[in-house]
Amino acid sequence: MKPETPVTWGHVVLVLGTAFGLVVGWFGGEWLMPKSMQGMVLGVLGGFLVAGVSSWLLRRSLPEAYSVAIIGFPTAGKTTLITSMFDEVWKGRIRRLSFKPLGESTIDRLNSDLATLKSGKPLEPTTDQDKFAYTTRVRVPRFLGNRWFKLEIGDFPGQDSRSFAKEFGKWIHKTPYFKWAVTADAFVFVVDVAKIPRPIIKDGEGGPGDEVNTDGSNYVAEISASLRAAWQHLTEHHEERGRGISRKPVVLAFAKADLLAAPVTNNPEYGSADSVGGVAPLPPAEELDAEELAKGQQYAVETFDDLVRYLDSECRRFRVVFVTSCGLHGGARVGVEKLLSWILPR
Ligand SMILES: Nc1nc2c(ncn2[C@@H]2O[C@H](COP(=O)(O)OP(=O)(O)O)[C@@H](O)[C@H]2O)c(=O)[nH]1
Ligand SMILES: [Mg+2]
Repeated sequence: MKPETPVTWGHVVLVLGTAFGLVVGWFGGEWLMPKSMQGMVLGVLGGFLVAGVSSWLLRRSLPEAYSVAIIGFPTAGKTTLITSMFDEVWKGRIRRLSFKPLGESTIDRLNSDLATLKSGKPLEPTTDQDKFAYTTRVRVPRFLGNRWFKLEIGDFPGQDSRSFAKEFGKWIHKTPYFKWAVTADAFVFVVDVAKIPRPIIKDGEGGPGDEVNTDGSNYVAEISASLRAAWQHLTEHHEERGRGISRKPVVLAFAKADLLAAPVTNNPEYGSADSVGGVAPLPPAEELDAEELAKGQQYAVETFDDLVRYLDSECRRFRVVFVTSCGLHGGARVGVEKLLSWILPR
């Protein structure tokens, strides 16, 4: 696919303006403005010309194809998150972006998954053996015009099971998905906040002594070790090929962040710890309590302190993002725009 650098009104104005400036500068043009002003005008127009040419060069240097690997345990919320990204863009909540899906499989899956989510049912677990990549054309805004490129978002496949979770770190680099992911331009590691141990709040009382999910601390240790191992395998593959990975954008995405803003009960109805091995309906979309969310986020980052520090020290472009497919802030899903702005080329 040839890079598209469409001629916009901005370019036309730039060329005409610069031509005008040159004519004024060349022929004196005292009949247009006093000589003292001509230098200033030429300077400004020269500045515009430099800005325009560099913007054009930058736009040309954007990759024409770009891929993002989503990596995480089964039921972490990956497929729902990817579907929500499209939904946010299509609902016009991320105005600067445009997504145009490519290919029958992407179009069919997205539309059927969106209909499922709208009906309040959970998505079927992703059963593709190798990988499923959502392919779409993306428009990103640039100075003086937009730029389109082809984006692939790889959805990590796999059926849910505890043994899978335990073997994840050892196993991931042997999968066909990993072979694809290793060439990706950006990486999103997804952590399920439903499985983080949190203090129980009963009848309005809460105590840090008690914890909700008995295997929650195992989950923190398991996923931290597994994601660290996955990152190390990715790094190793890059180094073997003499390529750098440290400059690629990496996100540690805490999915289902809506649960952090809600009090924890022993038997949460939605997205519970028991969802290892099962699926629960997505809670209805509603505005989140910002204060509760901030507290929950701090708790989650502290709980995953080791992993956060490790990835932060390894990757030059690392961010922690809290995302949810149903929790809203100002009418938009929390974290989705932030996630996209970090992983897509700017
Ligand atoms: N509370 C809550 N539950 C979610 C969210 N996203 C997904 N879930 C639930 O988590 C389960 C697994 O989601 P899915 O996207 O299929 O996970 P995947 O296996 O990582 O692709 C489903 O039961 C969803 O209803 C979310 O943002 N909030
Ligand atoms: Mg899935």
